[in-house]
Amino acid sequence: MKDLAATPSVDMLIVGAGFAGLYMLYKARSLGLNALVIEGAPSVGGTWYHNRYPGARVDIQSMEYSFSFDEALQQEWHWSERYAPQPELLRYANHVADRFALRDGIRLSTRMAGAHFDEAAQRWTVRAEGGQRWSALFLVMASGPLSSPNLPDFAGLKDFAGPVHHTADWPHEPVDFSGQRVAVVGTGSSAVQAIPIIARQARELTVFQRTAAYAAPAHNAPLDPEFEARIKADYAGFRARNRRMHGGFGSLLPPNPVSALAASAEEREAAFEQRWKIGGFAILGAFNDLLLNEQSNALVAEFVRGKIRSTVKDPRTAQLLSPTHTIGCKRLCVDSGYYDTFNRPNVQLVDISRAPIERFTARGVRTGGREFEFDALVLATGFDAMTGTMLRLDLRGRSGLTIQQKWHAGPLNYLGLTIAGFPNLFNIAGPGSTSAFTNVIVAIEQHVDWIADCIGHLHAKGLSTIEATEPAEAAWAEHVNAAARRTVFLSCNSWYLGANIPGKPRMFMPLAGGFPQYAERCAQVARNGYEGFVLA
Ligand code: N01
Repeated sequence: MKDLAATPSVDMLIVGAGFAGLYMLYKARSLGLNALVIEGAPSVGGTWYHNRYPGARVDIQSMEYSFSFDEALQQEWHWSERYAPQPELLRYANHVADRFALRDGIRLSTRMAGAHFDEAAQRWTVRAEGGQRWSALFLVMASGPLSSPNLPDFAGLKDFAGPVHHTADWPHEPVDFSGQRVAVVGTGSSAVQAIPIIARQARELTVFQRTAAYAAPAHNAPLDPEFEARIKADYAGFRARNRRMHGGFGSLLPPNPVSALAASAEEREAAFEQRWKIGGFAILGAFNDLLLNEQSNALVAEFVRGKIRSTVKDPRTAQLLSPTHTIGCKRLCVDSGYYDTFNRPNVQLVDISRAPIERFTARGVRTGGREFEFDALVLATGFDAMTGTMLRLDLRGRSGLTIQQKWHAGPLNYLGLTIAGFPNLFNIAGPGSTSAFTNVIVAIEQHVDWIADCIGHLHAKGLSTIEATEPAEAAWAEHVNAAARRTVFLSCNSWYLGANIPGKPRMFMPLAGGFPQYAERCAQVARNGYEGFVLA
């Protein structure tokens, strides 16, 4: 048996040094806690460290997708583009780590293997893959909702002789596709950003598409200095207005408070057109029911299909690129020249919706009775989202209950933050919270602040543990389901539902109820003495 006395002890162990882990460490230190971050990668930055495929950039405007907790930080940082590219986001994460002197609290290249709740000590024993152990009073999972790449079990993948790159695990050395024949599998947000750039570099590009994607133009550009100055003149006010928005962003362009069904065809077209010119997610706010009502949704979906038809010259390719599912049901992609890329003579689209990939071979892939040859393969096949990272861990709560047992039918939790049977464990921006539907930095700040207030409350009361009750958890699951049923989000196979991973329980994981309502609910629970929890 290991000598527990020799196990270093911390007040809080934080898993992950992305934006959530960095802010949690900063906040824990401001409470006077002895906190430690462990991070599997050799760098801070989380998602912006790993997702460095060509064209990777944020799909929320840079002036909104950044921390608000420190006025000096938000005043001094300058974004170069409307939508920041991945290298700049990674520099920002590093800047935050340096500016707030966080590095000495972060162990890089230290991947969590598991954690067991020790009921006698009322503490977590956390283990890293390298064998290091820590005893922690609080365990905070800041490991991200999209951090476990989905590598489908393709037959023969190992036989392929060329390099294989996953967009979510991109090499850190430059990848040069010049003169090569490249294949991309997948057409979600990552592929939509990568394909136009790869197409310009490669000799030939073949895109294997299972489901066509809706993409709205980013209209990315250098950041307008006047706009930046206007926002910085009242950054705190801008942040506060954004926190009152459904997704925690977009206060400069609120949704039109009218149903698409109440507008005439001309009014609709004009509203869609105006929002399309603005770009990004603006189009989904052209009317107030586009994500709530399938009829309204069909109108905007057809508008986007019209844009695809008018962009893509070959009618058969245009048709293949035209999605038929409800728009927004999978996250809308934000692109820079995606559809137009299919007008290039060196790009071909292969439909694998009816005839899936049969197998990879040394030289390429076989599908639909045809063989395609290429030199390099890009898998843009997404993530085992929201639960994948937690379920890979040996995580055991009270009475040895494993997270795999607890979540066998899908992720159960209370407020998205805590799990019955797993005392003093907090999960940031995971299932059961608005994470995926929110500007995630806004979601992270709200979660971290809530956790810090909660620990402050425990200290003030001379208590040391907080644990969700099972009835509160069951009611929360129903709340998350009910919010999803009021939307169009249940109408297609998305990662929100776990539908992209064979065998994964089908359960709608993020909370679609709106960030302000969710944040108020969390605050109300705290005001009411942490109702739904047992404090001891
Ligand atoms: O992953 P995805 P992603 N055979 O799951 C296909 C965020 N993000 O990395 O739709 C063949 O969306 C799959 O097909 P289908 C954002 O939240 C943001 O692109 O399942 N194909 C799909 O086309 C986003 O939603 C940005 O039928 C297979 C693709 O692979 C989330 O991350 C940029 C397959 C996966 O698309 C995930 O995006 C990037 C198989 N076996 C990501 N398995 C920004 O813009 C999967 N596919 C900030």
